[in-house]
Amino acid sequence: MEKYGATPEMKKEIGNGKNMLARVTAVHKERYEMVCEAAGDTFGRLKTGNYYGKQELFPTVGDFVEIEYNPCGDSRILRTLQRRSCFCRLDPSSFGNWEQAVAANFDYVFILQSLNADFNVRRLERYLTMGRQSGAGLVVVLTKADLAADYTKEMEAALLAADGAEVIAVSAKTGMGLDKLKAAYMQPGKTIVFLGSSGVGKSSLVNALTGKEWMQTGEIREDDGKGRHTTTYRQMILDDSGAIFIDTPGMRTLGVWDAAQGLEQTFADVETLAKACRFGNCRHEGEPGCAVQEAIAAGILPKGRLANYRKLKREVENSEKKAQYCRNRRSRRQKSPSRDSAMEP
Ligand SMILES: Nc1nc2c(ncn2[C@@H]2O[C@H](COP(=O)(O)OP(=O)(O)OP(=O)(O)O)[C@@H](O)[C@H]2O)c(=O)[nH]1
Ligand SMILES: [Mg+2]
Ligand SMILES: [Zn+2]
Repeated sequence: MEKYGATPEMKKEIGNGKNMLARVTAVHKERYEMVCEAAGDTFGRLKTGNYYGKQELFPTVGDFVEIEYNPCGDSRILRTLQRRSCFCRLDPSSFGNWEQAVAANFDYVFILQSLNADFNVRRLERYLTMGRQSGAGLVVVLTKADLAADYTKEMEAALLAADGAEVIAVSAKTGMGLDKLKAAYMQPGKTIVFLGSSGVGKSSLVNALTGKEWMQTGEIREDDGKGRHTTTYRQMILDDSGAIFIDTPGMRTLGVWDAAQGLEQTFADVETLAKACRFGNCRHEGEPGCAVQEAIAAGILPKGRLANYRKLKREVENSEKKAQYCRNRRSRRQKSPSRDSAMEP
């Protein structure tokens, strides 16, 4: 299990000698695919009495769990160990009321944006907000560099949005940038989660970095450069280098959930400017002495960035009360886990 990133502390947590430590590698509706200490790959189901009506968090890909191993059939999942990082979004099937943990216990988040027609810095800011909230290291990966004759503008926009996080341009096709990624992030026992819209090249990058055809890849649509949702469920892979990858399907919607800290970090420039406005309650909508509007006029702060900050802030505020309510409710009663449909909505 060390190979899969388990620590001695986790092993100590498995009190009962009969039980085993396992890590979730894929989720199929109510059935979980896992790797475990003694037996390698195994399937499992939740012990309902421990999860429904209890505080236990429903496992997601990357979670470490305590299981009662069953050599003849599905093992029983008893408990989810505490997460050290988690990428959460608004669960699209919950009408704005619940979160979905996309992946957990990763060391790095690779946020992928393609340098083709689908490049969108506002979407990148959204991912960055949630990535920063996750508690892991952040890397912005600009993919398909071979398709862009000149990507100076995109690189500049990404660097501004990333605010200190590394931005690397790569090509899975020519191999450009791959050595840099390998040297910096592919270390034994370290988990990397790949996130980004459908078609940006997540699975292609996993294949290129591992040198194996682990994942199926699919052509993008010609008219708008968007993907066709080739990857349909989240999956964990152990590479020969010892690094662990989690490939994910492109998500259609990415609602921000409870990410006040991530927002603050991602838009630190806007928040700092706002402190210099003449009025403490400045709405940055034309009030005199507004430092935010001055920065826009001076070309320092892009107008779209302020608009996106406002939009994301509203989403964070809308989810805050619900998040608190969910935390309270969780201690009384758990909702059923959101189903992993074949296609992520
Ligand atoms: N030219 C070029 N094409 C690439 C590169 N990386 C990926 N592609 C192509 O982009 C398309 C989509 O790649 P995928 O790896 O399937 O994309 P994905 O992000 O995994 O998409 P989903 O699984 O749908 O979320 C495929 O046709 C790839 O061949 C690249 O570096 N250069
Ligand atoms: Mg894919
Ligand atoms: Zn202002």
